[in-house]
Amino acid sequence: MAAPLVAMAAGEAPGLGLNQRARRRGLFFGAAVNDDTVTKDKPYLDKIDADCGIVVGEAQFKWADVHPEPDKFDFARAEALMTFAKARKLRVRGHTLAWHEGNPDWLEPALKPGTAEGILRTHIQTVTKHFAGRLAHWDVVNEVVQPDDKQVHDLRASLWLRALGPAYIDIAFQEAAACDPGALRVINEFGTDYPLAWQERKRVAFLGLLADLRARKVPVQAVGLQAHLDAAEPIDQKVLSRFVTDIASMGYRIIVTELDVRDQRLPGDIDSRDTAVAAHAKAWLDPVLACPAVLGVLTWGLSDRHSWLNEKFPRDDKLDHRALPLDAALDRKKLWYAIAAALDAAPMRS
Ligand code: 9MR
Repeated sequence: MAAPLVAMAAGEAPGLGLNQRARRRGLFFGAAVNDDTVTKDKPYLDKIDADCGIVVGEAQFKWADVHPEPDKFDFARAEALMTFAKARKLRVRGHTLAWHEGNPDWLEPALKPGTAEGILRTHIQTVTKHFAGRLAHWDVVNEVVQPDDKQVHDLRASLWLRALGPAYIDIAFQEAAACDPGALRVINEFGTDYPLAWQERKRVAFLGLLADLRARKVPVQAVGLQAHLDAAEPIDQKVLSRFVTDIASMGYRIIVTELDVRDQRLPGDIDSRDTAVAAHAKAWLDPVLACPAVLGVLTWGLSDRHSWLNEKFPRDDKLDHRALPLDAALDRKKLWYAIAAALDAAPMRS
């Protein structure tokens, strides 16, 4: 058995949760919660309460959920999350207002010249006004950069780029700023974690986009780094350090928005998988949390009971991923202790 990653300090309450640890450094910790969990899994919700200061809807704020038909909005699932969060005094992040996935079938065919801009504006106005004053952050746009798509400014070849060109990003941030000025406006991105050639291209393109948005005063306030990590991929901490420093130097805040660690390239043995997953997350978090612009960390789910990875990246041996801080029985894993250690090691925020 490997040594625990966090030594318990003398007199420290053993029950201190991850958000309580984060708060000691001026940070926050939270997790994504899906609709099934909110309605059906009370023990899981108690663990969310114990470890989190903030939650994000895994699907509840996406277009497919809140805007199922052209003239119909449905906030029932998002409101169920809001009700839970209010009862437990948790803050909530909204995710997301423009993305190439999570959309209702009607949307893409409806985006025609002359209609697309109005559809985007009406959606963002309606949704952000509905929740105005109640959300801590909005992931205004999600996953907009993809140099390998070979589009203008290295943007992703999405339905929004096809319909409106790069201006959709400006429109989304301007509407969010006008309708819910108090929610921190985030541009959320994945695939910027490793020294892989395609990720280096993506980091360069993303930094270029962030500089351009700043120069044109588009009201973006923070960058979301999803951090869907892969335990078998080598990490270069210098690359990560430089990346977050470059983002911070433009005046943006940073949030780690969707941390998890997939392990389908590791052998099945649970103890060694848990050790590798924990060490990997710590190696990624240490240089990132050293950057004072980072506000906090959320994982994409809290327990291995609920992870998108099992469907998307199934292991050959059919075992579940060990991607999240708690195991399926809701007990703390080495990853929990690694996140706690990374939070403890972060410099104090002023
Ligand atoms: O985990 C989410 C999964 O349950 C949904 O089916 C999917 C489509 O809505 O979105 C997943 O969450 C994604 C997030 O919204 C954006 N970053 C990548 C996440 C994993 O695909």
